Amino acid sequence: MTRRISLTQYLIEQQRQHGHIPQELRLLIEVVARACKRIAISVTKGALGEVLGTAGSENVQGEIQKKLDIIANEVLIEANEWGGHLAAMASEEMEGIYLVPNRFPKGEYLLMFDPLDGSSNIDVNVSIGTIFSVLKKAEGSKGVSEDDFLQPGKQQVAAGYCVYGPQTTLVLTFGAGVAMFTLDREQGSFVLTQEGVKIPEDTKEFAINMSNMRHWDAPVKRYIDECLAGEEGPRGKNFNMRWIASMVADVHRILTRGGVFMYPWDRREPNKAGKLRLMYEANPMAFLVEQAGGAATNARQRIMDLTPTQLHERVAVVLGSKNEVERVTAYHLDSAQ
Ligand code: P6P
Repeated sequence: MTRRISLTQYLIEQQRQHGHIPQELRLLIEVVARACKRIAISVTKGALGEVLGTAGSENVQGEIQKKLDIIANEVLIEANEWGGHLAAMASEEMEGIYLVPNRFPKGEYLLMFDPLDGSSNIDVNVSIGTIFSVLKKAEGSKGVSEDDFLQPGKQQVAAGYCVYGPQTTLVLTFGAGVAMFTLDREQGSFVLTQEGVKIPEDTKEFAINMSNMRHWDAPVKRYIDECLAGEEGPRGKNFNMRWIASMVADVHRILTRGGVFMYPWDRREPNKAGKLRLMYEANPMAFLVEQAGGAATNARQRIMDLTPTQLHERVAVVLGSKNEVERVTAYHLDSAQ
């Protein structure tokens, strides 16, 4: 049974024992966690809080913004701008980076987030979540610009998400394993409920939006066809399928019981590498999945090795149980020969 200690106690113990969580980073993550608690309150209110429906605007991705997308973004900006831990922030909901106002002290960290991922599920009461990633500004970098953010995912110093579902659960990594904290609403704090999270290397469960099948390239189609062929097919086992259309919820299931999640490149947008965003969706999820013993690629390369060229860069994503991710990569390499 995992010790039921608070997020703060866990972070301070990790800081003391391993030294890999500097004080400033610990304080930053505690601020992000408090912001997630605030977002959870708005999400849980739903229609009672007049927060459902669209905001009548589009974000930089050209997607219709939900009221809660904007609320969550504002909560994260307001919670993090005054603390002195950050040089700047970046969000799926904002075109450019957000510089910490001059009236506040500045720090060395860069925070990126998708404030409310899966927002198409908000109005139908299906799990959604906040995804965040932390980088350190390059030593000696004067000021801060978008270029400071364009670091490969392997440079992340922390990453996590908060899933707003039947439980509100915060999942974190600082590069030494993955821990999960469940929100105890009576005391209003996150309590450690799992540490040393491990993803099984094999699975019988895949997650992909099957309606896009006719748009996939051959190696993805081969992989899914073999899963669908079941025990009579080349895989010799039956597979189950899940697709929540909320990356946080799908990844949480994979961290909890294994599986493979795929949002591959497809022909609908041939000039885009994929639908999901590298900096604040794929990279933080890849960090968590790798720290839990899984793998995360763009179907060919390790996601965390990719060097971004722009803040809102998109990427194909294949992540989860290591042996399945490696099989998808092998099929892509086969087809390239
Ligand atoms: P589709 C949500 O909009 C999101 O960015 C991810 O959370 C999710 O995995 C994906 O898009 C769902 O995409 O095309 O199935 O609606």
